[in-house]
Amino acid sequence: MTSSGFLSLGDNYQVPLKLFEENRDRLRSQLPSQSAIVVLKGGPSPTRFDTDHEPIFRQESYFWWLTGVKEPDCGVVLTSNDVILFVPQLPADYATIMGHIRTPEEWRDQYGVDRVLYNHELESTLETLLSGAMDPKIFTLKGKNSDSGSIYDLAPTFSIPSLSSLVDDSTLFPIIAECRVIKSPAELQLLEHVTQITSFAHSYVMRNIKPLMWEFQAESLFRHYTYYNYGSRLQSYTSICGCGPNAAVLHYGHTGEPNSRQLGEDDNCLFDMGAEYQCYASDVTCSFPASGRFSEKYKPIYQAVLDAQVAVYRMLRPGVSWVDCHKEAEAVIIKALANLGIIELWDKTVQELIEMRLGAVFMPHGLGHFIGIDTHDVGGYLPGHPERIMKPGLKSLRTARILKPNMVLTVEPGCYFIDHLLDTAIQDPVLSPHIRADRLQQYRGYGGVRLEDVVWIPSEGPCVNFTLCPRTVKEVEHVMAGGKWPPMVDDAPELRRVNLTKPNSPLGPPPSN
Ligand SMILES: [Mn+2]
Repeated sequence: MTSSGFLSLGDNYQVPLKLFEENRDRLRSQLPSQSAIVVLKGGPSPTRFDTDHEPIFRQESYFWWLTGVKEPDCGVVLTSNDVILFVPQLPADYATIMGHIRTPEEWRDQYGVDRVLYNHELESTLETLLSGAMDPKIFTLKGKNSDSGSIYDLAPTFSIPSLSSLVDDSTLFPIIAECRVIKSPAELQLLEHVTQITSFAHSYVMRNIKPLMWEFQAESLFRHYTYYNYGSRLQSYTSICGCGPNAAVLHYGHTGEPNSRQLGEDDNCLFDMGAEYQCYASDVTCSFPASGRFSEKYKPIYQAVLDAQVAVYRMLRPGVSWVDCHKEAEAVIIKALANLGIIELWDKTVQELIEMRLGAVFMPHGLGHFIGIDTHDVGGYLPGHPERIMKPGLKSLRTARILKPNMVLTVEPGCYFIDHLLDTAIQDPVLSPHIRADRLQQYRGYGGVRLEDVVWIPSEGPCVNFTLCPRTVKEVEHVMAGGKWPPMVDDAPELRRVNLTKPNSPLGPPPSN
């Protein structure tokens, strides 16, 4: 088989292998030593517990960023001018079960690398490459993921002492993580695509959902739409399809609560779902009434969250602090809750209430996060950048960084009525005077609202919103009544959906099924 120069499934979006070549060049340009060699292992093939069942393998993200190689049990060596892929040498009977065993030449052509060798040839190859080098070093990856707290643990170990003595496992991690924070033009295009298909799937779900359906059926519609139409075999994360009180459970939809409620007539929905395509993620949340008509009680909460998004979009540009964006979203929500009589300012300003962390009672999560190959993409708290702020709400921020050109982040303000947070705040001598427990009562058990978009920070000008979902009350009611989407006219340019009326997906207009 020869390479087409692209990765795709069916006749869907073609991801150029050049994307990975550019990533390798970007990494090389940041390495401190020209003679250093980078060695990375890909993910191992998984099986379910003690059985031989093989769940679908999804490549480890750093390895994917560098290679675009989708198979398990591989490795890569990157020198200043070569990339060598290491693959497993498979027994002949593997072909019976798994099909054709590729030759090294076929691997090379498929992935556009310089050479392909077998895994057992790694050490001898490194010895050859490093002999006579001026400043021989082997960079391997080791570091802590700031979202999970888990340590990356795929680094290769070497049996030959002359190799293990050359290993430097501290230099590479912050460099490659920072490379992943800043997206290349090819990555931006792919992230825009995967967010567009995610948006169209959300509007498809909105058009087809109705009371008495089940939450998991919304998940099923979304997965069908993105897989059937756009080749998205995997999702970026487990779908959160919460209705009624479940909309206040931030990561609802897990195995214990598998999107299992039947939609009530008066329920509001909070659907947080994102497609993955060629290991690049999207992450979008829509909130709307199951009935398709906004109630007078729901509308102001929804509008507050939408206004918070718009306020953040006005701020977003290079040089702005993400923490300040988070606080701006809180300010909008606090003001709206004050208008509803749920929050009392008394002698305090909104700014003072923010510093008292009142906003975290209603929005206990961070404003958003980097997104790329991982939904919660890496690089949020690298050395040399602002540290995590250990205060309610702010401690949940997945980054506190100053924005740079070509970052891609989610903007996901929310407003929730979570009993245990409300009860704690009402007991808190500092916060309780500012919360009207009596007026809050009507919203208990009411769930919550979150709106989440994927947004690009260009070097010049305002941010660009890749998400093309119905967002205004009018748009949502229009689509839920069966109306056309995307629209001919953009009624809300403040949402910065610059490609709304001309989705630049190479795949044409979104299908209706
Ligand atoms: Mn998110």
